Amino acid sequence: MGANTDRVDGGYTSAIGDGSLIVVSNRQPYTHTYEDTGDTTSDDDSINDDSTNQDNGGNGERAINVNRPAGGLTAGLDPVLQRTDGTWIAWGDGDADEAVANENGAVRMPPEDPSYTLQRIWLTDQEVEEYYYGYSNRVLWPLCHGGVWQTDFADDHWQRYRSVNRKFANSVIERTDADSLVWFQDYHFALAPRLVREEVPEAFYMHFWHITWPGWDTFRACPQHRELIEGLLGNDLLGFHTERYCENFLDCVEEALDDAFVDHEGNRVHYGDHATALRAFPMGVDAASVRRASNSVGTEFWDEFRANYGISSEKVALGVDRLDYTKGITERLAALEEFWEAYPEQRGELSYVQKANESRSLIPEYQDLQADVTEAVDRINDRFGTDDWTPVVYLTDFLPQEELCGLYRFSDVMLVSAVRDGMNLVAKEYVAAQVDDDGVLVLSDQTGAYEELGEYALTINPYDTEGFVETIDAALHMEAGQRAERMRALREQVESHDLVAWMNDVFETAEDLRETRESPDADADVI
Ligand code: GDG
Repeated sequence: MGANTDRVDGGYTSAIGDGSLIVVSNRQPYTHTYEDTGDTTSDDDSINDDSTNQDNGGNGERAINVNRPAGGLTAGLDPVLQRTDGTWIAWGDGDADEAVANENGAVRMPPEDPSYTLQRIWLTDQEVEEYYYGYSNRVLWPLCHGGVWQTDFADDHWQRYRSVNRKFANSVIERTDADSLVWFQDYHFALAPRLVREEVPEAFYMHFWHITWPGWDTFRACPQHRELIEGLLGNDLLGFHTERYCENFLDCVEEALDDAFVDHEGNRVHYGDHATALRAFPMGVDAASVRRASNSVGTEFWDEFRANYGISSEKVALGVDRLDYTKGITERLAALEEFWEAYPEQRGELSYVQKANESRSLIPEYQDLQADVTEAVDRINDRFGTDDWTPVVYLTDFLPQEELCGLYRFSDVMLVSAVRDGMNLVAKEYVAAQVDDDGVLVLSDQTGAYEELGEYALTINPYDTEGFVETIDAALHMEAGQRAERMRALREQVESHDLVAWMNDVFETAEDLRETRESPDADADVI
């Protein structure tokens, strides 16, 4: 299900030029696991579900599986790395990762046609606990989503975040030269760009921050706000999903660093002897492969699914989320409970399917959320369920792409109610899967996706339960013509701004900036 990256033309090859592309992310594109343990350290944010067996020499050793990128950015970038013989640096979290890597932690991927280097970084349990669960997911994640009271600013977390960023930075430095294009992903690596630039100032550094960036009033609560911003200003290009996050970042720079020059109009920061360009790149989905997968599942899939889960109602609403407190799952269940209360005639007529992926379960706030969600589902089902009808069907299995797209395709209404979300790709995937143009997207105005899809989706504020209830009712009663008209408009937006268009935009911007840097006389206002 890799993206059709043949369309990633010109832009990336010229942005990379004669140098090499180095991608740095917390999660790796390929994970090796022993077959008998099946360990994929699955309590995570990565979506690698496609396992194949790797020949292990046939010496009676334990068989090893390779989990491959199944979708999203990882699957999109993998062929780009292959075509440019690049390097992907990531945490080696599979239990068999070390067995297949060389003594430096490197392994050539993909297994059937080794064409780029996956450089694995080994982390101890303590590093995982403090850098990943601690600072990344108990400080930066809640802070960036506006939940200051959910943060745990323990100094151990911070010290470990620094040392792991240093570890990754050292690995990047080993492989980077003046011609390299280095692309950092996400909030796990705010400090690394500056560390690497200090050693190899001539290379080109870019970073995509996948989550929201909050306003200064929130960000200033972080004791390390200055170091984080300085770290990110090591980049030449810093990307966010929306203009709002760029503006928030600029405001934070202005407040945190007296000696930085912030050019709001030019979307640029000058700090020390270096400039960082900011740019909104709203990420898209691999619409063509979602459409293909959706087309490949027929009504027999849906009949079987309904039979398996005892779904007897005429209409089905759907939610697909990692079990994360930012996704507004409890708010959604509250609205549904209120809906069946307010509209008793809808009992038996509408079922809700909640597809939930367990996530970050070692963190107490996530354990609380899991308990709250289960409790709400049980309560609703006890309260309204009958012998013939279960109001909420709760699914925790990870589904293959085809089945997920089948769910998208045949569900009448999609409920996306995140209380804060950088983008929300699920909303876009639902739209891309609507090959019959007959579904309705209900979308939270607190998501990045709202900026692009808000005009034709039915929009809600997830905290306004009453408004949410009315919107569910409106979605169920929208007539076919209007559904088709809205969905066509949404689909056009999602298809024309897909993942490949997004990658092209990022690489072309990098290329423009690189050219400008190399020939200072050229027009400076490239973005
Ligand atoms: C972060 C930001 C931003 C889920 N269940 C299954 C499955 N999934 C896939 C979906 C979708 C992905 O997981 C979830 O993406 P989201 O964007 O909704 O959310 P986060 O994980 O929080 O991602 C977010 C994103 O980064 C990208 O920048 O949009 O704001 O928080 O692609 O399809 N895929 C399969 N089976 C499942 O059961 N195959």
